Amino acid sequence: MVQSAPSPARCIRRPIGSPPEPARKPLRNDSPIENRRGHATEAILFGLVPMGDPRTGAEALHELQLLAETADFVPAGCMVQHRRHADPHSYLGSGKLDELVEVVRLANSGVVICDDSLTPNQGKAIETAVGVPCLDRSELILQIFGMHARTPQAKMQVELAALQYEMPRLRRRWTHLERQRGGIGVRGGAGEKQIDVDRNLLKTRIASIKRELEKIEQHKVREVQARPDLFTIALVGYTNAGKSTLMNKLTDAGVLAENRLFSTLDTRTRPWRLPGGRTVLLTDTVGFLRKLPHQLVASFHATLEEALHADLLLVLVDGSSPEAEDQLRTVDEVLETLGSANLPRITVLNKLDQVRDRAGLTPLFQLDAKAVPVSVLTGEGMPDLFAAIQDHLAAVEQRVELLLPHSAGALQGEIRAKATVLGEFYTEAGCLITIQASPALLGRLLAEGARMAQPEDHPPAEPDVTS
Ligand SMILES: Nc1nc2c(ncn2[C@@H]2O[C@H](COP(=O)(O)OP(=O)(O)OP(=O)(O)O)[C@@H](O)[C@H]2O)c(=O)[nH]1
Ligand SMILES: [Mg+2]
Repeated sequence: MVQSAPSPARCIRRPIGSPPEPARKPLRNDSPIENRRGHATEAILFGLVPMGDPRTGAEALHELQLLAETADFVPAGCMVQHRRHADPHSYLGSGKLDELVEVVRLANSGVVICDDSLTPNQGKAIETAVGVPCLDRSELILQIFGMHARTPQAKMQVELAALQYEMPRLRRRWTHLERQRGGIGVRGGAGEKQIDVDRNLLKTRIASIKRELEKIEQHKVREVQARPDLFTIALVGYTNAGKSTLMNKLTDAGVLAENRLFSTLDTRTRPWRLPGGRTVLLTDTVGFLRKLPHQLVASFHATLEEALHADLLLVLVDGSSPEAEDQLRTVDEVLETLGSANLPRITVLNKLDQVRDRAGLTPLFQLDAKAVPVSVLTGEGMPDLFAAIQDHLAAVEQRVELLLPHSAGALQGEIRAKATVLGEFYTEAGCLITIQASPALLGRLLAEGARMAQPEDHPPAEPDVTS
């Protein structure tokens, strides 16, 4: 008898009886899960939580639920086991695995989804027990990336990550096929030969995609290096934090911003005119996630190239999420992996309009005392964000007075667009202009005819008539 087979209605926030949300997109034919009933496949979610963790299963697996829904599954129930480490053979302990078998049978679900990455052996043990396909967290994320990839580069990056993930799991796939066909085992059978053929095919394809991506990456590096000397700001952060919404609000990028995970897979850069008239470049990037498959982080390196070279990171987090602290830590870990942990940053606590008790933000301020709370949606806090960016510019850029001789007057337009103008004064020799600018821009202005102002460039002071 199944002890505590969790009622799906209790476990998952959307009750099982309620009509599923309209599928955002039908399951693709190449989806690893067969869509047998002609509608989105019902899934049982399962995972481990540490001993003594007070969260309910639904709370602990909430993010997995969002991922499953984003991939067009209908979460029909969930199950967690309190234990410190996964069972090396079957992930869940044997008693809990029996429970999962019973839950799957009762719910008649078509797939089980695990909150962690499974080893090939664990995946195989679970599938054998439950009799339906088992997806792990990495496969689910790869599937979502596959659904959302639009550009050739993003498609190649997802394919590369998926192939690399697939490589050690070939044997599992083939044992399944042999069993279905009534084969006599893998060793020495047709499957064994086919595994070798497949492995070689995968290796060839992986090598060819890597070469293509390498070319794109080199091209991107050149493109970034050739950028005009504009200050660059990259929006990074947890998926669904509001990066693209902010990008759209500040520029006319028109990027897709939706309430689902991994809406953005392609980096996009647009000029943004700061209040005051100065232009910087703003880059929107792919979102991060807890336990992101490392193959994906590696293959999205080219996409993140622009963020890696930014002058400033705006690290967005959904301040209204109960997981905000964990999400901020995850972002730090991914930035560390990418080698961008030391870039200057401003932490932005978004979705302030959804924060009922602002005292709840205290732990986030403990992680970064200078974090700026905003609501991109309502505009609250945005002036503080602009001020924080201006303060940062003032701290890192040089403040100088230049003399622009009449012959270099054409530089004025560029200075107004790319630097902050603090004052100007016209003399017979030209324009004395006090600016705050990046060292790169200053270097170029000096090379193109501007020069540092000298005391003698200033007109003699008017005699003091009051004395
Ligand atoms: N309530 C509220 N919702 C917001 C705010 N900012 C963004 N959102 C919503 O949050 C959802 C996700 O926004 P996106 O801009 O797509 O988030 P993202 O960080 O680009 O997400 P990925 O591209 O998936 O990494 C959308 O439904 C937005 O409308 C805000 O200030 N308040
Ligand atoms: Mg986005």
